[in-house]
Amino acid sequence: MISFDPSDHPHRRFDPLQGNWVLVSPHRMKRPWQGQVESLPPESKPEHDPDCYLCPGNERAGGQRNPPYDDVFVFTNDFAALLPDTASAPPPADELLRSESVQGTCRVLCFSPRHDLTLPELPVSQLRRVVDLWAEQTTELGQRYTWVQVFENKGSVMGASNPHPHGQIWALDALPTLVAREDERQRNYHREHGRPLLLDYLQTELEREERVVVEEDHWVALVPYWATWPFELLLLPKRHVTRLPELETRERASLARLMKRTFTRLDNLFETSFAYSFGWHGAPFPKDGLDAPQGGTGALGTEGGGALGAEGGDPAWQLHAHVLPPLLRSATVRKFMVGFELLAEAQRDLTPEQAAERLRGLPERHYLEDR
Ligand code: H2U
Ligand code: ZN
Repeated sequence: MISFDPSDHPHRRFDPLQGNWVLVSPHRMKRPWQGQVESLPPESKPEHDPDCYLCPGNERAGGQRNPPYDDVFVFTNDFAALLPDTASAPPPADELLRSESVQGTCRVLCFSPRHDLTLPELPVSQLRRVVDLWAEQTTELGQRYTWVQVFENKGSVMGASNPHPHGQIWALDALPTLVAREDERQRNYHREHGRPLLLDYLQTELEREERVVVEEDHWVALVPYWATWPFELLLLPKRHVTRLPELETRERASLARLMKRTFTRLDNLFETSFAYSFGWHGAPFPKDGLDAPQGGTGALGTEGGGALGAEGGDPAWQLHAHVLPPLLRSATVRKFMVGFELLAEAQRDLTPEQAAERLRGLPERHYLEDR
């Protein structure tokens, strides 16, 4: 019997955060590949595009006009998927036809007045402004909503509608499916071990080093052991932090540097602006607002009660960001989650260790700086 080699033999890995398994098939990396490996010529974009609905001073599709902003800029999404005042749904008439009403709001966040720059091309000082904006927005929307989802869809393959550097926030009074799963799993782990799952995980990864891509004084970017997308990343603060607003000044500066270095490496991988969905997960806010007594019986209560501070979230939670990029082999060849993935479970060929090694081998000078 030959001994097990995770860089060669098919195996399954478990994601303790969301409770999924992923099939890893590294031996398939040896199969012939006849697809082209190519980078795309960089799009030439103006600093200000008169037809862009996000550029300063321009009119949006909804008819409103953006102010002549010179920093970050936020507005309520003109086509919001969630609305603050919706009628409550009647109780379900059939147990198989369940629904519930939901209230919420959606905002669009412009990261810079410059139309032509993406996150890794912005100066660290501007990334720092973006971090502050995310934190402020989370504080404000967390007063009213249980879940504040901060995210960015980048690139047309991920459905981004516009190259202007921007992200979104969807805030709602329910815990969305994936978040509810992470919430439950982190609580269960904390109950059993007395420590946050993701801090224990980070400790293990810092000791092993093989999946770490970028390390800063207060932050780490790594390819998670259970990654499903080829170059998926997890961004983790080294300290126990439950939500974005808790980040201290030096941690915010460290995160800005980490984002610059990490996203530059992703762009350099295939010499293309790397498409992804990127978003933050932190402790949900109490259902009745931050002033409500904590430790209740609802999904957001803590065991034993009283463990939630007015500022801090659940001690089981660790703030983190998921970076979910679809590209696999080049600027134009992406991974599709189809077939076995849609019907059975996620699958990957390249191991997370191999992905991390590729990313670690890249320079931190953005490829466009030399064009
Ligand atoms: P995406 O590129 O990630 O799709 O985000 C752009 C958002 O901007 C999208 O949700 C909104 C769209 O509804 N939008 C406006 O609110 N006003 C506009 O004038 C155009 C786009
Ligand atoms: Zn623009």
